[in-house]
Amino acid sequence: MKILLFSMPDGTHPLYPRFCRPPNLGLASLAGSVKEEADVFVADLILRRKNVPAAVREALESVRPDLVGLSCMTFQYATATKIARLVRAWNPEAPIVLGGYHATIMHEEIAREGARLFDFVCRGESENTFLELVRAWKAGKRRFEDVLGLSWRDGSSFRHNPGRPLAQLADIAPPDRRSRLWSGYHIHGMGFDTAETSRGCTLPCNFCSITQMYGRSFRAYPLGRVLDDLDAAGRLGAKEIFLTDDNITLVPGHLEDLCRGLIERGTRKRVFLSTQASVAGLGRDLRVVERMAEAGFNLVFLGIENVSRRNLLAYKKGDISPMTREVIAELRRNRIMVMGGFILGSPDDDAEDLLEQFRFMEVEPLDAYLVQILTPYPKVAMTAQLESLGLVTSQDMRRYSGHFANVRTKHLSSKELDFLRWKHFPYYRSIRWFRDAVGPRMFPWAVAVEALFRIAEGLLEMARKRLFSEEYAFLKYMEKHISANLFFGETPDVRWPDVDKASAPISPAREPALTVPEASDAP
Ligand code: B12
Ligand code: SF4
Repeated sequence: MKILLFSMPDGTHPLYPRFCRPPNLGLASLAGSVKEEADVFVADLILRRKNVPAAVREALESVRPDLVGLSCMTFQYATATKIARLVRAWNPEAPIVLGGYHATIMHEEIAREGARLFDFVCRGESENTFLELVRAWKAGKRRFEDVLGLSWRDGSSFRHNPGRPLAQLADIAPPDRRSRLWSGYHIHGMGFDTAETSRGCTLPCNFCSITQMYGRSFRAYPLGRVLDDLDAAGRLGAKEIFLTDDNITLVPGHLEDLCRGLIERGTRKRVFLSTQASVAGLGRDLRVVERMAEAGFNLVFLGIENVSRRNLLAYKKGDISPMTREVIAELRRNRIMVMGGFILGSPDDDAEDLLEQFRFMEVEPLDAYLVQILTPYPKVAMTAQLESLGLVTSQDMRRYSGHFANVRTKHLSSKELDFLRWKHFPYYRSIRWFRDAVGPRMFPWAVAVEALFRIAEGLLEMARKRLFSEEYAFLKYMEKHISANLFFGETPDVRWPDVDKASAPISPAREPALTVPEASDAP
């Protein structure tokens, strides 16, 4: 039996796929779990964004699978439905399985709307669910009621089997990275891979969908297994490995033990490591930062989220702001690059609140940024709150990447949110990035290529502003942003439903006051 697993090509902001093409770990993990039962191939479409339909057909033709699996996040679901259609057209008999975050959260809706496109939905972590499905399919069984965690098409309707208890991580086979069909994963030109040391988080942040996946839980892999897996990824060419853990600092001792193991094994001689971490987790005992540096960590994606106490409390994040500066300073002191993660657009935000965030970014020594706008992901607690306040402006989930405003605040329209971020946070299209970004410390020629792109884009934007208007330049930027994830000839729709027309002007009354001060003026 042959299985072909696709991850989606959609990236977030237009820059992202240019400097970073990460492999999908979930699919490699599934491949590791079913490889005794079938020949499995993983096709990460992030590597083949230029012509997605051709890449899908090429993979189908070369593998000729008996079963096809698709993985998607919420903003990639629309693409997944289009790829499912291509698969159906190629071979109407090949069953299609959908899995991943969106499938887990939305299985009931998918069963209603996408019932003709998908034959199975695997909910939650799926190494065991998928393995049992494959075994049942191979055995010629056409009823699947015994497979926990599976939703399946039974005639014209879908049946949802009971959920599956969480797995013992020690029992999960290591990911099979050799199952990948294509090469080219990188971050700034360096070989890039993903690995995990734990799953889950028990904290209550209300914008996050993690509890939908694992409930409130935390499980760690055995240390030896993690170290072997990192070595295996290194042998296949990874120079930088991103640890995908939801919250690596949640349980005191976990990260410390990992660092000790990495130091003893000498992993840092072979690969650099990066991970996401919370301010509260690192701030609990800053000595861990030094251990991380010794163990080979070179980048932390730090969940700062917001520097306003009001917003942090609204996100149920706890007031981490007093600790944030200390944690950034300690990471930098240990030469670990800091990518600051921010979320803008909470219900009470006005323009000044957004500027407060930009000022912080301006003065704090961050190396890189991920500045998202609060996104009403389905079934997370924050979404219900936003809906009850009438602040959700778009149900178009293709735009739920965090880089397009789908909410408004009590004071700003969704278009104003996007505009303010574009105007006052030009990082993604600025050569300021050379001063302090992750890139320059990574791979000089990749950085030089990025520089040329940015200079060209900067000149084009300047010309648009001079010849037409600032708003025109902004609309063109957003158009490019939206077009970046249209792979099937769709026309980009640059509209904000709460503002109605693309041409509606930005409110002039609010805008002129918005000037980011020089670093020395900032608090
Ligand atoms: C690592 C990670 C990333 C990495 C790497 C992504 C990659 N290529 O692997 C980076 C940093 C790049 C990233 C970026 C983003 N991410 Co992210 N990310 C994660 C994180 C923390 C772990 C994912 C992971 O590897 N888990 C480990 C593997 C083993 O598990 P898995 O992927 O879930 O796969 C299992 C199951 O889902 C299932 N499964 C998955 N696919 C399939 C397919 C089939 C056929 C079957 C049967 C089963 C199946 O089986 C797998 C094995 O158990 C998750 C949180 C989480 N725990 O899921 C968020 C998460 C997936 N990310 C999220 C988001 C929003 C984003 C961004 C949009 C953020 C942003 N605004 O920039 C971007 C978009 C990325 C892009 N494509 O441009 C959200 C998605 C929410 C949603 N409702 O869709 C999550 C859930 C975070 C959260 N807590 O809310 N992300
Ligand atoms: S700490 Fe991170 S993973 Fe945990 S709930 Fe908050 S945002 Fe989600």
